[in-house]
Amino acid sequence: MLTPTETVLVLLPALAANGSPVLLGHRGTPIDGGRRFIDGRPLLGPGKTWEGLALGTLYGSIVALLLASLTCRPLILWGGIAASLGALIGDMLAAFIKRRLGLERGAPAPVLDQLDFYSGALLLLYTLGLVVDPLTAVLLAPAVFMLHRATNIAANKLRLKQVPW
Ligand code: CTP
Ligand code: MG
Ligand code: K
Repeated sequence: MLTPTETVLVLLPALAANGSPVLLGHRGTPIDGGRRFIDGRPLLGPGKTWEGLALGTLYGSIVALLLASLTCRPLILWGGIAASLGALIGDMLAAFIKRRLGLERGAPAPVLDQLDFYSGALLLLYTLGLVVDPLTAVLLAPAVFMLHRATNIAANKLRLKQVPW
């Protein structure tokens, strides 16, 4: 089981991975290629792009490398990269769910929008044997939620995002 400190260190790259695709500013090639699901609605929608996935992986990996170098812990590098990928996958899964609910790209889905990437990161870490203590995960959730809200409001003010969530 990861210690609370290790948990924070591997989750910081996931925050970077989740927060960086917005820097593309509505550009990019949709991962779903414009394809639709059997319900006739977009599979993921235009808000999930290959460029976003690449940028998120890159930024997450850079932060993981930085933190691993500072702590001299290879675990932080691999854990951070895994958490970053998990975060991006969780975000795509949430987009899939939002489209099934008939929600357009960018429409608010409270809680899901703020914690999709966090759940994805924790889940991928878990499957790799990097288990986060459930109590630590629950205690960190409000902080992750607030950080997501704050960064999205900032991205909206900077006109990187059309909506503040
Ligand atoms: N983004 C991207 N590729 C990704 C994830 C995000 O290009 N894999 C970009 C998109 O421009 C997206 C923005 O980052 O609009 C903000 O991400 P997010 O809030 O997760 O997407 P939403 O616009 O809310 O779209 P959705 O409703 O599908 O989640
Ligand atoms: Mg969103
Ligand atoms: K999201």
